Amino acid sequence: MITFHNPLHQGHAPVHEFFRGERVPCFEKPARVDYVEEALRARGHSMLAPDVDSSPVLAQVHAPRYLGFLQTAWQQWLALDPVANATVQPFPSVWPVRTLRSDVEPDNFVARLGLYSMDNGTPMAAGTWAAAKAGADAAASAAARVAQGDRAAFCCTRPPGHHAGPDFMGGYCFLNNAAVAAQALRNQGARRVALLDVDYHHGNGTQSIFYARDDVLFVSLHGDPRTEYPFYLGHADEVGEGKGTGYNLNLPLPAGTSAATWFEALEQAYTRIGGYQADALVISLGLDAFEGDPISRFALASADFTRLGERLARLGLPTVFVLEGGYAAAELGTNAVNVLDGFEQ
Ligand code: SP5
Ligand code: ZN
Repeated sequence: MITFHNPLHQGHAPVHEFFRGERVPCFEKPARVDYVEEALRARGHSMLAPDVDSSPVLAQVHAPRYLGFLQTAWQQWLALDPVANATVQPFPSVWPVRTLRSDVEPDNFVARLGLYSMDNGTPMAAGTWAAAKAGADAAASAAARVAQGDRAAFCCTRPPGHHAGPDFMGGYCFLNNAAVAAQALRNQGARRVALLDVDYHHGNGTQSIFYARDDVLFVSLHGDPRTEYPFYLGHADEVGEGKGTGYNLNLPLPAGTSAATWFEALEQAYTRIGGYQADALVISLGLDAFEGDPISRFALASADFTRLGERLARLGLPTVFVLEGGYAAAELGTNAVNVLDGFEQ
């Protein structure tokens, strides 16, 4: 399969995140993608550098003021204290929840960071913007190949994207790569795009970006938000709004769900996508449904990812795969490439 890698992902290397008030090493680390690239090479998949500028598509899926903030966030942080802040990660500490105003951008940097964040679990580093932008370029590049007639392409990137909403970062995500791929396919002639998210965590950002639209169907299999991140979205009663009513399908499953039950839910996703008459498919390919994932609680084995790829191929649609989460780093390469090889069998 044609794959696009992200030549700048190593520049996004924050050191720690918070867990129950303690600093812990970042789960979303550069080694993840190094393992996937190694597995791609070992199994003979071609790896290309991104060759499409995603800027116009980013402007269709994200708010201009959010993109403006993100692009210079690190420089703004450094400007506060060029020496000390070079080795400290910025974290938000205040958020405009309910009754508070989000229409006025505060001058204070940390207040703006809170305005554009859903959590304090999305650390930034010096190279975050460059890495996220190159990843969005890789997603747009993969979409372009599929729009030009390739059966499938894989965007191998980090940071992930599916928690990033129209105007906020969250859940290790800054730019929504899968939304970029779906929008790019629309721009290049696909009338309807189905977007299936198999990451363990609900793709709240992607859902929100397309919630009022009927030209992109969002379907997601994920841990029940009553107990699992992102907690505040991903319930079964979220069906879309306005023109988008009926074009959002959430299939939440309890933590601890077996592979057998997971594949039954996949059949429901499959049936909905089959009835949509899509011209193209985007897969938000999180591998954190894996039994060995350190922060998730589903039980897919490595061989189940091959089965997932086989099943997805039977939809018969031109398909863009976009890497999302998956934190069992050493197994991530095998699991990701199993999906691609299953698809191509
Ligand atoms: C893209 C993606 O998969 N994002 C996931 C974001 C999850 N953020 C919450 C992480 C909570 C980590 N909990 C650590 C539990 C250790 N036992
Ligand atoms: Zn995830």
